[in-house]
Order: sequence, then structure tokens, then C-alpha cells
Amino acid sequence: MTYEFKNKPLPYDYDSLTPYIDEETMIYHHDKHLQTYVDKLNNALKNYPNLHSFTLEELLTKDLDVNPKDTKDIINNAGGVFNHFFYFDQLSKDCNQPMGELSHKITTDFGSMSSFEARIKAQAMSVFGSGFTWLVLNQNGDLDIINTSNQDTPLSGDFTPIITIDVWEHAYYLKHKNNRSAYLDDQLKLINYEIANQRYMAAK
Ligand code: MN3
Repeated sequence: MTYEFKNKPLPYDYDSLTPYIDEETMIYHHDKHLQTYVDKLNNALKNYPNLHSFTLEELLTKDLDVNPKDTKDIINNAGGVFNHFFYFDQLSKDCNQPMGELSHKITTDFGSMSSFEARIKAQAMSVFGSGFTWLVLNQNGDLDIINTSNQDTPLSGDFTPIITIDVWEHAYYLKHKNNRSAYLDDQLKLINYEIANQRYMAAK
């Protein structure tokens, strides 16, 4: 996908993640928050036809030939779109068991599935302000858990993302209020490990 960017429909119904994430949260998160990043990104790119053939990944990793005052606007909003596509694509109630080679790799690198879940939850609890927590593959071919701030992505570093958790309050405040811990427990029941395994196989 390149300019002009469009919001992707969710690959499932807005209410299909209940009771872990409620329908209203999904409607606001996808139709309002994500749509705003899409609109702002298109607006920021409007006057840069030299960037209209760039994918999100290219916008986020290449040196952009733009007026320096516009760089942040483009990067922040491209990050917002990338992060949310990545997040929404991997949510499901039905594929919550680790599978394939990723399952073995999680056990090898973290000891067990439960210690992996404890690690990623603790990392997400430690996000100060707004951001995302990621399971990534690092350059040594090992799994790592990292945080990014605001709408930064792991793409600019030396990582390939496998799983992400949106830790912005807009991802959970309507249902879980200020209880991030309860949100994360619910979130861990929604990881689509079929998608995660596909991402891992493509990355390694
Ligand atoms: Mn979000």
C-alpha cells in the first residue's frame, strides 16, 4: 500500500473479541484513532509527490527528502498506521495456542510459555505514558521483548516485529479504565499465534 493510504477493514467483526475487548473500544480504536493517523499521514504527504510511491515500511526506514519541519509529522503518522495495522491483524480469540516453530522458539528463549507471558506483561506494565510492547526477532536470530514510545516502530532499529501490544490508554480505557494489568491479561488471550508464527517464519 502506498499514498493515498486507506484504512483497512478489520479482518473480523467489531464485537468478535468480547469479552476481552468490547465492541465500542474496537469501533473507536479502528474507525476513529487509526483513521486519524491515516488522514494525517495523507495530509502530511500531500505536497511530496516524491514519496507517493513509498510503502509504510519505506517511509519508516528510508531517509526522507522533505522539509525538516514535516519529517516528524510523516514518521509519527506512518508509525501510527503501521503499528495499528500490525496490531489489529494479529487479534483473535481462536488461535491463542502457540504453534509451529515460534512455539519452540518461545520455549527455547524464554523457558516456557508462561514465563514468556509474564515477561511481555511486565514489559508492557513498564511503558511510561503511551507506547507499544513488542515481541521481536533480533539480529542474532533470538527473540526479544522491547517497548517503543508513542507511535515509534521497531523498524528503525535492528528488529523484525512478531507480536505487538498497544499500550495506549485508548486501547482499553472504555472497558478496563486505568487497570492496565487487567487489559494485558485479556490481551494475552487474543494473540493470534497463527499470524505470529507466519511472521516469525518470514523473519528468520
Ligand atoms: Mn492504538
